[in-house]
Amino acid sequence: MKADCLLIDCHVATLVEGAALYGAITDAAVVIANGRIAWVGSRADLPAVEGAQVERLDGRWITPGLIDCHTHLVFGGDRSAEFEQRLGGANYEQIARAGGGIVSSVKATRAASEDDLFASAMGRLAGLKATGVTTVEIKSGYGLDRETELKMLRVARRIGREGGVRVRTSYLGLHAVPPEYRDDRAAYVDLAIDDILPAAHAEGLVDAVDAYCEPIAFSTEEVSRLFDRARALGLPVKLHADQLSNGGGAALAARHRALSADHIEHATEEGVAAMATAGVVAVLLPGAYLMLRETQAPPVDLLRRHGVRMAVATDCNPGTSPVASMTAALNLACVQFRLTPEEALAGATREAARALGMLDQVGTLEPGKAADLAIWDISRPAELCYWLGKPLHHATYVDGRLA
Ligand code: DI6
Ligand code: FE
Repeated sequence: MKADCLLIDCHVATLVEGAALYGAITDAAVVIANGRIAWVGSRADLPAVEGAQVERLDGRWITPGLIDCHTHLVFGGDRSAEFEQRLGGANYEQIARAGGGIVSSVKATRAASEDDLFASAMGRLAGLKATGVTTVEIKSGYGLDRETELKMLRVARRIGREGGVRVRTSYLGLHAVPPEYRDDRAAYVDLAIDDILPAAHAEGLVDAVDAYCEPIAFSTEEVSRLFDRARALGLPVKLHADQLSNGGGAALAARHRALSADHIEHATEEGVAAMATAGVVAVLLPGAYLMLRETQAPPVDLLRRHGVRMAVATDCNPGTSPVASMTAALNLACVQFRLTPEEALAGATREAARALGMLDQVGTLEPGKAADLAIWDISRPAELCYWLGKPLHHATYVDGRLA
């Protein structure tokens, strides 16, 4: 076969389901042609390859490029002062109700220029890329007015063009009630649904629609209206659900056939069963669980029993998860939520791709998919979940090109 690149002297974790653990193939070879995986398998079975540049990887491991399927990568300022307050005894909900929290990031994001937002997000993206990430989902939600929501989404698109990663955007207008609508939340919900969303969509800035469904944020009725509008525009939905309390978010996500329900620490068995029936992916966010010192872990046993797919993401955000490392998220998912390293790694590849509706393009190493690969200095795949802070990443390919 004609090819551009042949990777040898390597082991591969394809993460293809139903194969060996991790879809592992030792002494493997990967053939890349036209930005796609043309062939992957045991070196002994490698067909004749013509015209390819040969890369010897000295026994390293190759996995699919990691996919961070839930981030708030674009925002102004930071919330380290709030972190200090929380360590001094204040809790997240109190700070939010007192007008801090998300609203303080909204002020900083409104004040920032597009260039500033791009530069600060690129700094955080560097952390993700240094841990093998090739696809990032990025939400709006720190603008909460038309101009700033669109500004955030334009910055996310620019990261997709210039940042060396694939980007999927989510519109998160229902994240918090902005200060100028404090006494008229209904008017803000109308604005977010009937004005900002259609405007962002018309500019081609929205790949999916998300919302923060919590007593401190938006109700299931408000979110339902948003989701109906998203459906009318042909956009998929996803939800921050049942993180701090059980508010029926998992069931709501299922009713709307969401791509994913994220967090779900407090989801009930009923909610989990509804997710299973509707094929909703559970996105687990162990960074937020750690930072908020939560004690109720997501119902992982129930998710397994009902056959709900589990993805793992950083939730990189200034308030509850200042985490810019995908391998840290893997470690935390295993240690805090008791995922097996294989579940965690599948959650950062195959299941994260499913949660973004991209499983036909990325997420596993299979012929026909984009050649998005991460190459690692490890001797077993479980090391990706085991180390905390040790640099393991050797190189990344996106669309078959060395990043
Ligand atoms: N994701 C969110 O959007 C909220 N929590 C979470 O895990 C709030 C993030 C923030 O405080 O800025
Ligand atoms: Fe989030």
